[in-house]
Amino acid sequence: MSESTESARYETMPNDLDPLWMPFTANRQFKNAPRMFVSAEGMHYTTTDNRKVLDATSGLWCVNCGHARKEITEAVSAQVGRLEYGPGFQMGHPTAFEFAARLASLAPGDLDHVFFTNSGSESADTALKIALAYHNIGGNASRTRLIGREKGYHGVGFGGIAVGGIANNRKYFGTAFPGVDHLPHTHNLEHNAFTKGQPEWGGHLADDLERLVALHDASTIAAVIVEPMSGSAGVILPPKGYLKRLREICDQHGILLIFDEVITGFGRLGDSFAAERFGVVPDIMTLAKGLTNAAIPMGAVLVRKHIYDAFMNGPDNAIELFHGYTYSGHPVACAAGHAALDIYLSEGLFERAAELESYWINAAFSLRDHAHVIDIRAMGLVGAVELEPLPGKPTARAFDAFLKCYDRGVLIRTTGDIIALSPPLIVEKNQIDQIFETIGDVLKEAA
Ligand code: PXG
Repeated sequence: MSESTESARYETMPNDLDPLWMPFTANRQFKNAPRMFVSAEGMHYTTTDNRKVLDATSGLWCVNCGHARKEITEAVSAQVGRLEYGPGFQMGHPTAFEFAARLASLAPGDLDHVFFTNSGSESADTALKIALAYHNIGGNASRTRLIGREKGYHGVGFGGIAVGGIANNRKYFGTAFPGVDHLPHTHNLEHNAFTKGQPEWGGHLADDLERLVALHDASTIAAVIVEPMSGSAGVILPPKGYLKRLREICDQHGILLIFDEVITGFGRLGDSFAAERFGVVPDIMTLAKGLTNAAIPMGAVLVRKHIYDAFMNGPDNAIELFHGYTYSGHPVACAAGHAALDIYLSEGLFERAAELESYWINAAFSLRDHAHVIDIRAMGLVGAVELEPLPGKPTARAFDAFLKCYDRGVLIRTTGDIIALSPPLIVEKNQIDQIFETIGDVLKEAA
């Protein structure tokens, strides 16, 4: 293939869009009016029609240090040239051990053992399996129940959708996994609309776990899994005291607490992890997305020392956990992870998110008086603008805003009638202004 044909393959609109079944996309609508990126750098994408689009969503909440970072590109290509793959079962390679050690030292408390996966969904399923196996090997095999939360998102594996709490993600797929229950969500506009940061109201909703313990008995419950901040459901921040209370109830009843930090990990809330921002250490933490700045797919599950140690029993030649993926700890993903972590730390990007927080929140709240805005929520470098749905047409108003913002050069994300924003942590103040001015202009025109 000539060089020009090779580059044309990547830069022009393909002739046939039909064969690709796109994920979480209205395929027919998209294919009638496609939106495509061909390259990206820093805060911007470039489209097939050669327009620059400001990325207000870090891709899908994952490109936390900005696009096409040279250091990551170089680390990845060097690793592909050195050891592009090595088996992770009964064999190892140094970079995975080194990356695990760095993550363990970054994580709070004694979350100091790392199991690698390839995505957030795999991380969620892995965490749930570790929780079940932990109780089993500890002589508590009756602890099989898993507790999630309404509006929760833990990916699309069967475990993740079972504990997840978004109806569309569950309703087509049968009962998925028996013995699951859910805490109530904490989204409440009557009490919490237009709160800057964590809401005052709602901490007591954690007490619902006591109700589930009374109903099922603690001896049947393995773990509770929550996102410290619900991302996919539209940036629902934890009410003050809520996570601490969950931690207390779990401790009291021997239930493991899992934080799904796939979105909140790596600086989104102005700290390395939400666990640190909120001062609550879970027993198990799931990661993905920003772990490698999304340059190479990768996920991870961090567990506390007592969990790992519980497995390290029996004869030395026994495999302690019958679980793993062909690509667990993939060397190229680890190389991307090392390089992303180098950038986060050397550029102080988590601190940068904390420093920009008040500017970000105030910019978001500039939309407060716009028509149809019924709530604004923001913290760290994440935020949401919730719109009143068009009568009889849920999601239409926000999706229209998404299309109009895209036409004006800003990529936002919508879920239901909520606009969710999570820019790369390198965002500049004038770009924050551009994001909210564009949304404001679009809302002024909205039906
Ligand atoms: N847990 C959480 C908390 C997530 O947000 C996953 C698990 C699953 O990760 P993978 O890598 O399997 O997709 C996620 C993913 C959105 C959006 O805009 C959110 C996610 C993915 C794509 C879009 O709401 N979250």
